[in-house]
Amino acid sequence: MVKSAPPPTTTTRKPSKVEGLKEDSNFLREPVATELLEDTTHFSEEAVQILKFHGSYQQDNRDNRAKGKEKDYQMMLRTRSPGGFIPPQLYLTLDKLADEYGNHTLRATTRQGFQLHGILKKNLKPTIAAIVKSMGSTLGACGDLNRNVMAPPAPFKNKPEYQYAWEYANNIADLLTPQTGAYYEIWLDGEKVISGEENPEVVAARQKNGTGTVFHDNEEPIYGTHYMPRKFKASVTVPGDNSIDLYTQDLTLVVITNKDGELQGFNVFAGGGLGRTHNKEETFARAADPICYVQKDDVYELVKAIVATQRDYGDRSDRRHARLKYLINDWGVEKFRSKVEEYFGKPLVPFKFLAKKFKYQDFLGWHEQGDGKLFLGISIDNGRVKDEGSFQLKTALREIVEKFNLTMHLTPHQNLIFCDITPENKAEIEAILHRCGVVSDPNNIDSLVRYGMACPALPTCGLAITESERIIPTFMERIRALLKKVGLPKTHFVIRMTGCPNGCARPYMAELGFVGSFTESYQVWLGGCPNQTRLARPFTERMHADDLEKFLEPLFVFFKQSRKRGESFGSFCDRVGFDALREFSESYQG
Ligand code: SRM
Ligand code: SF4
Repeated sequence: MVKSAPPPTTTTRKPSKVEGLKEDSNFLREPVATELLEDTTHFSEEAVQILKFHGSYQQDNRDNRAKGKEKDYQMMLRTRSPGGFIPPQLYLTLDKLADEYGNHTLRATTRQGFQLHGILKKNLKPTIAAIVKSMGSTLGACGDLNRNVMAPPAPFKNKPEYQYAWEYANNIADLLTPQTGAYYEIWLDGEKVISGEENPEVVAARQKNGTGTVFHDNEEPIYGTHYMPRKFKASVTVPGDNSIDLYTQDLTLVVITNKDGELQGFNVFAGGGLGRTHNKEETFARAADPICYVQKDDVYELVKAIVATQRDYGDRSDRRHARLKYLINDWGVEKFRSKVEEYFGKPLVPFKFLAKKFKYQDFLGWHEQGDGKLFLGISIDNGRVKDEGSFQLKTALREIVEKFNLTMHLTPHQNLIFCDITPENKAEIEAILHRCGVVSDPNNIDSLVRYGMACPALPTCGLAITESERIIPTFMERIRALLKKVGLPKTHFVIRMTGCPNGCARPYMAELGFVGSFTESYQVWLGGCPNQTRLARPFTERMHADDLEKFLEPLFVFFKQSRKRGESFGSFCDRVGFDALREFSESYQG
């Protein structure tokens, strides 16, 4: 097998250690294949890096850490589910695996996948094999390659643009799926399970090389031996629908149709990303820029051109500076466009004007699907599917899928949608949910909770500085109580929390963002908007959890006194400015 030439980097500095591991891995095989056969509780640091490409992270239960004791090692597995598509047999398998090998919960993620937590190393192989045999995959859910491709989760059958978004999310995901045989060799003893026919256009696009986008005679035609410098995140949406948080993605395609609903092409955004590190100004959250318009026949070449630009010029020496957002930021959009043009082989066409403003939508509750059937969006608190006391969400979902064989779409807000529901089954589904204590009417959920999100953080995430998923329910209750106290009982806004600055629950787009910065303390971000079209800004570096009310009360009172009609909390903070907010807070008497 011919290796691709080492990719050029933007700097002459030494490539990072992970670049060497990728090069030596024989296309993601080693050291994972060898270490999997060893009777150990965990993988080496080198294997852990390669394991990510297979969709798994090595973690340990941080609640169980004790001096002098080996860590309580366990694996997290993440599905690759373009557009959040989870067929019924896959759901039932995941539900069973969570009980058999995992921690009895599933977690719907902010990129429309499911995670299993708590899997022991010795059970990793049967778990992945079971997922693949149920039409699922974990290949490429983590690692330096294209991650799960997002799309609006609503299954509208009478809105062709939604169907196109789905189709192309799948096709882009297939185009950029790693081609190495490593995955099937390691987890399925070489048996390649065919989970669906690939679109022939996608197969052809993967091989086509006019302009240097593809390495011929390489096991990975698009990625080459070194894969991407860092993770790469893509989404496809329709005009007006920002359910996928388009400004946070490395690459977004927006479907453009003509007045008859026929697909013409796509508007292209690039260069969004949120991960940052505290006290390192050179790392930052960045909103994506409009780049160009592309006709539908050229879309795969354009995607390949953008991927090749990042592949060949992204920073491979400093992983904190390796995402596409830094390349675009360092070069400027014009230089980026001209480099993409070189790979694309022809001039880029200007971005098309979009009249519809992007809006955030969560699609919760019952809706007409447009073909006589219904869909139902169910809120999952912070994505955690579990049974706890009289709240039996896991049981309810399993019963519904078993009984009605329904397909699920996970949403970008850690919720799920059941699709293709025959109207006659509505009452029975409602009865199951009711019996299991699950609310199906979104109006019965506190709107702070409905629109809020938190990342997993402790105890599974090795990077967490503070609690997030486990503490956000009490934060929400306290904030609701405070809003009532200041006379804003019904007000709601978008609250997002993460246990560290990596931004997994996209807090930098929220109206009120909490980002773990020190033990029990959070950096607070303000000024985002309800539709997630504007980046928030850091207002304070450390707010101790105990000081939540003291910190927020003046801001809420100022908001109540001085907001414009219909103005949201985030937009108010953005309009009056942080100096005014600080001045008011300092002089506030309570
Ligand atoms: Fe994330 C790393 C969880 C979406 C930015 N993320 C992690 C790890 C794997 C921690 C680690 O590296 O050891 C977390 C595992 C925690 C656990 O216990 O499960 C983790 N990220 C998640 C999920 C599960 C959060 C959730 O609440 O759902 C999301 C899984 C999505 C999926 O299905 O693929 C998740 N992560 C995101 C997002 C949001 C998005 O993609 O829309 C972001 C911000 C957007 C972005 O990438 O810029 C995000 N995660 C990161 C980063 C920072 C990347 C950077 O550019 O600096 C890391 C750390 C890293 O890569 O070094 C990270
Ligand atoms: Fe872990 Fe930080 Fe991501 Fe939360 S934001 S899951 S703490 S990496």
